[in-house]
Amino acid sequence: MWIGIISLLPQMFQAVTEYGVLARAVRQGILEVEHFNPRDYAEDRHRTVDDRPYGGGAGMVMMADPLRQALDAAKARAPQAASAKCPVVLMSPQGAQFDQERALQTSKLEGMIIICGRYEGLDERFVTRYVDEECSIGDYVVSGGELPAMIVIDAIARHLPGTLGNHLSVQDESYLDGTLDYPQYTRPESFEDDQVPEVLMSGDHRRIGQFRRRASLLRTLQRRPDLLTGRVFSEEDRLILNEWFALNEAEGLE
Ligand code: 58G
Repeated sequence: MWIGIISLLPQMFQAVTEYGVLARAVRQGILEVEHFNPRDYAEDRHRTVDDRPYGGGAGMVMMADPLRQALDAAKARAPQAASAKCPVVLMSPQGAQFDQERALQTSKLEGMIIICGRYEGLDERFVTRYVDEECSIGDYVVSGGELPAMIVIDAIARHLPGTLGNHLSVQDESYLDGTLDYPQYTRPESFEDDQVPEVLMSGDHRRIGQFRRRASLLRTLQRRPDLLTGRVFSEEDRLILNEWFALNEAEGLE
């Protein structure tokens, strides 16, 4: 997958392209990240990319023209898929919230262009003309779109075939099914008098599977009940939840 980045601070992306599993994906050609700096397209001798907001107020606004020229350069480098053009995505707290489902869907695209704003934002005329969608990683503001873009790139790249060992992509399905991960343990068997649950040492893969499913479901119920509302449960899940509700003298699930 090809990802074009429009950013005034492209060096920040070394954090994702030069470390860990994503660095390996880049080396293997599974992921390609290419930078387009609006500063390189500024026309004046000071290479100005921002200016004061019309109407007054604090801070500066990124000018439309350097952004448009950087975007044109990115579009010229994007993969020319016959099927679909690369979406132009702006990282913004005003966007639709990014999630695991979106990460999986986006990983199937040939490419995308991500715009990272700085200062107080972008000239709205550039946004309305050239941005296909605004994307947020959560309800908080950070100083630039770069860190949010790196979160999005990492979450997407994990789904590209070859980025992770296949075993991990299977485990990911359990998050996509809308429940939280079960707890993990490794050596030693006893840590500060705390033993690894006996069932995990039993070698009984059916019981281990049940233990993990139960832990996932009950964790989700306790920590993120919002993930369970309005969903249809399997027979096995219903048994686990009904038993838990019976033990807690609450009403059972339908
Ligand atoms: C309009 C207004 C466009 C994303 C402001 C761009 C970006 C949080 C997130 C901006 C961000 C998030 C200015 C600094 C947005 C820029 C950027 N903060 N929650 N900060 O995904």
